[in-house]
Amino acid sequence: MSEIRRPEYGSTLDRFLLERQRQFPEAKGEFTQLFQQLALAGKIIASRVNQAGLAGLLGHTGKVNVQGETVQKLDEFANDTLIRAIEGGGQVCLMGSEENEDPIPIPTKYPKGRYVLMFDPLDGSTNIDVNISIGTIFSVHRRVSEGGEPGLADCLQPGRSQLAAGYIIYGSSCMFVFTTGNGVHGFTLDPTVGEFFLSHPDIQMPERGKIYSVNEGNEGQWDDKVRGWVDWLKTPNKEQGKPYSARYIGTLVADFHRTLLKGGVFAYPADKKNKNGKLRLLYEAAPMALLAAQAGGLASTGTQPILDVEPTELHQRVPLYIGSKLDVEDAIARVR
Ligand code: FDP
Repeated sequence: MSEIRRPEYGSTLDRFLLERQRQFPEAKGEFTQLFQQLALAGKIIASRVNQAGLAGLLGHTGKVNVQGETVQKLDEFANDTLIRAIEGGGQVCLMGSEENEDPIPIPTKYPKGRYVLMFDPLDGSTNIDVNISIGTIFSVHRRVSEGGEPGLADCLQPGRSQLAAGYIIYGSSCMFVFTTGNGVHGFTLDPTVGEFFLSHPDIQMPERGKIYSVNEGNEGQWDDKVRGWVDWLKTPNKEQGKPYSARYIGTLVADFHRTLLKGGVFAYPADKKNKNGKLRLLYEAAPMALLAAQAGGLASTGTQPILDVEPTELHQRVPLYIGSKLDVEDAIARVR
């Protein structure tokens, strides 16, 4: 009879956060508490995602969001769950969600903290009803406005000033992956215990991968340079490890998670239909760019590092090339 291996459990998320907090004697624990609330929201969303087909949570609400997209029931549930989990904690003074047109204030009955939280509550909406990985993306900034009520300027900060960023992926397992500027760490949820355990410490993206990830259905809308770059990736060349394999899930969190662990390049280029690409700077591109940078990878619009893009609008879109350092450098050289 084969031996049954006992699971190996790393540090819990709580212990990991507390150990980090101890390294900063001046820390008041606000960051730790904010992450605990994010993890709680993630567990609640994960449990609903798992039961979605049974709990009447599949399908759309009949509403259209600020992006002009159909709001799915789980989008709405995830958005409400995050807002409720965070607003009363006292760590955050303002939030921005991909689902809300304007910044979300903290109700006056709660204290306000010094952080600003931006999030995409449920990325990959079109995959919700077909049992494919979806996720929550977030980033944390420090408030920059002084005195009075926080406002739009606190949300419109470039990726370089993010203090933390991460995502929770609801996939074959649920993982919480984040950086606070000190490497990228991944925690896997054991649903029987209800805890996230450190499973992927200090993730490093391979310098070069073998996979390209792009919606090739848009090829007819691309310019010649983008088409030329993708053709080049597919042209056999043994020394250059080509042709690359194609993988495209259509959920940024899932496509990025694979790229983070296995390397390669994910792109959502600008095209004739989407002049600035499709993905949102503040809720999608910038948080993933910080994770990529912390894991040794790169993220670019094709002409500028994503982390340097100065936001001018809450729901601004940007072209995105992200992944292994050498693969993104190749992309920039060919699409620029
Ligand atoms: P979705 O529309 O399903 O919410 O920005 C949202 C996003 O998914 C990303 O998660 C994903 O990478 C991209 O859009 C997929 O877009 P296409 O369907 O145009 O390929």
